[in-house]
Amino acid sequence: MRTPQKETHNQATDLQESNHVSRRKFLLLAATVAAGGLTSACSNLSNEDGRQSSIIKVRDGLSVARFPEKEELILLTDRPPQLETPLFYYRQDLTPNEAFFVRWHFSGIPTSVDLRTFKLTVGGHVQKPLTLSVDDLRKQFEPVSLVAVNQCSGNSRSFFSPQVPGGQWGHGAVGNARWTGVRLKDLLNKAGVKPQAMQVTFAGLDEPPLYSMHKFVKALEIEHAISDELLVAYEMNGEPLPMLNGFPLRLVVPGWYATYWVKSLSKIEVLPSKFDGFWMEKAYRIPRNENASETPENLAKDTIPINRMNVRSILVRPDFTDVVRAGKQIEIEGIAFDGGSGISKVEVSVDGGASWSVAQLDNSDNGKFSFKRWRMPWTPVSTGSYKVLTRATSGDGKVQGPQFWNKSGYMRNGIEQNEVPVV
Ligand SMILES: Nc1nc2c(c(=O)[nH]1)N[C@H]1C(S)=C(S)[C@@H](COP(=O)(O)O)O[C@H]1N2
Ligand SMILES: [Mo]
Repeated sequence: MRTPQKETHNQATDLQESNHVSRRKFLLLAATVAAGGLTSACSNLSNEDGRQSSIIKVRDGLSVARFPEKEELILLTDRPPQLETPLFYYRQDLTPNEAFFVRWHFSGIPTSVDLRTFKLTVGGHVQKPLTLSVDDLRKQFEPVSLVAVNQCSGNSRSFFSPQVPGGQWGHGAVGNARWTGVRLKDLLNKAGVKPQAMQVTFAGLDEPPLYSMHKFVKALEIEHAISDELLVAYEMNGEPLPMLNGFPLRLVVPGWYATYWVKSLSKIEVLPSKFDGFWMEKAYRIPRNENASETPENLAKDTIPINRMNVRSILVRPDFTDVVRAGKQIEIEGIAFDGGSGISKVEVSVDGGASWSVAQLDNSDNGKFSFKRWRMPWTPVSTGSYKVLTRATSGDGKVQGPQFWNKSGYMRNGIEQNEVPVV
């Protein structure tokens, strides 16, 4: 079972009051954006004394918090904000911006971005470095939209056994959104990538709180960076990105884990060599051979940067709030996704894996990088505890599970045993 992390707050009343102020500011901001377009919008996440505020309470044994522009989300930590999406939001194809999970590494996140002064630079090993405002991006480049899943490498980490350190996420560090922006390729072409370019790095406005910590910078191979589907997005589900999800720009790397989806993106740099920064060389690495599962006593020595997502499904319903009755039909439902080959099949077992039935995949087609929702009618014959299992197969024939253990708790895609009580 997952053990919720609890943050203690001795300033609860204080926080509630200051949140009130910042909520109001946000509503004002939303009005400004709607009325005046984006050119002069200024987004602000903090209250007068610079604190990121939240109302914190406990519900169903988990702490929930409400941050600016967000619904009540499950709270892992508040500085930096790490907020998890409750599973019931996955009963929709697109995860609402207000409910989309949040994860930052440092408390020094941007709390205010003024679009009159904000610039994205594209430089390094290029012919003609670029300095672009969000307005320039909107006007000078072809807009492109795409639906894609953004999933934290550590989603579902809390279910690993033996347990591993790191954010103790349930299954809600994932979301599916329609991203709109410009092709990264178009930016790089305009800047003119010089021959022998090898990698491209991406950095945002967030800063580490100590000089001894490494700025969050990620790198991709040049071939990947100039592929068609990568975007520098300025919209999420048809609206400017929420501050906490990377306003005003974020990198979208369809099919790849969210660690590459750099938020509040302000600097793109082309390198003629391999980037050797901390967040590529030390963090976010996985065993090169995931089949030779590592153990706590025998950690993998040969590692590579985490990359494409593996195939998985998540049971969304019934959840612990649903009452399931013997003899009464319900729909078991959930989501499935992979790293971009699409979902070809989802199977469900209600008897602990002894037998499997094929679930119905939804017709809606949001492309291969999207959630695929699925459902299966079920009438439990008698009362008792049922073990409900779900197993997805991807377009390229990969099947969910078995779980491989790794010391960072990444890429969880084992077949989960969900206990469903029937009364
Ligand atoms: N600038 C910046 N971008 C970032 C991060 C960060 O700490 N700083 N965290 C990454 C990680 S690990 C995740 S899981 C996703 C989370 O995206 P979200 O907060 O929009 O859900 O952002 C990614 N992009
Ligand atoms: Mo992440």
